[in-house]
Amino acid sequence: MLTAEEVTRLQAEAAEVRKEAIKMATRAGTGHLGPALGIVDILWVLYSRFMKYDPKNPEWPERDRFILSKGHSCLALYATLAKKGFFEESLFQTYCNKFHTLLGGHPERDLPGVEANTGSLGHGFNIGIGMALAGKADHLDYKVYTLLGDGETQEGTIWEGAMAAAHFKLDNLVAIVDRNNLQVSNFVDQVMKIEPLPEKWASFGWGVKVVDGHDYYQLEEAFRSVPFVEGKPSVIIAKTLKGKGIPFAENKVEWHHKVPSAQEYQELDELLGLGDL
Ligand SMILES: Cc1ncc(C[n+]2csc(CCOP(=O)(O)OP(=O)(O)O)c2C)c(N)n1
Ligand SMILES: [Mg+2]
Repeated sequence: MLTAEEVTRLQAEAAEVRKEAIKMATRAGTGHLGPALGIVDILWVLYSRFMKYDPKNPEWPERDRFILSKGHSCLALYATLAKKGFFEESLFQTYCNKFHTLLGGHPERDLPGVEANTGSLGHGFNIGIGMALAGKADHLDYKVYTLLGDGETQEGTIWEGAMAAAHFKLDNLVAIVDRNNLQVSNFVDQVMKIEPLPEKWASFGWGVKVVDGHDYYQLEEAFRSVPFVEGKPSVIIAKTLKGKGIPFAENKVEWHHKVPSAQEYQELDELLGLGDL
């Protein structure tokens, strides 16, 4: 059980993760900031409370795996991995600063803690299914977590994978859908409706929970009760706010791929205490 003190501490730490994401994007002048800010709470609860890993031995065979299927949100992953000790925070300075940086615009496996190259939507989820299947075959007791976008679930590959994961009874697999109602250029419902989402996953043979993706108690309860149904993969549909933490970016289509101007940065500095870039 999470105590109120622990929640306060986790939230303060997550605020630092958000700050680093904002600073990296502003410094580089590029980045999918809105998509990253919306998933920080999910990542922070997962890496702080549930995942089993050794940052000094990132290839440890029994580690839990996390795959950011919506790879464009990598600013949140980079900041989280560094804060958890996978690499030095000094690397933040290199985000998108040259072709061969370890911190590119989408995650790549050269960076400690990144399990799969992602960015092409619809694939990370399926790589995770393969890893979960391998865990069963190798009798290794690890879990695979994979985070996908709600727009990403419009990809046909997601539903082929969902079918396969249920068929292979992958109860070591946890998908999290970032249900922010937005995709690249519009609201998801305007582009192509995906509801009823919980019923769809359930009918594909998954255990389903719907949570507020910024509520630490709800996230804790959901992750703690995996697998939701014995012998089935689990999906958490997490309702989130794209751009969470930047008041003028929250739930705004244009903040899909956008960074603060000099004036906006100053405004955010006063609000959040960002400090120098
Ligand atoms: C296969 C593929 N098609 C298109 C894109 C371009 N693209 C990047 S982000 C994005 C929007 C995805 O929406 P969603 O999954 O809801 O993620 P969010 O923007 O909410 O984080 C798209 C279409 C891509 N990366 N991969
Ligand atoms: Mg979305």
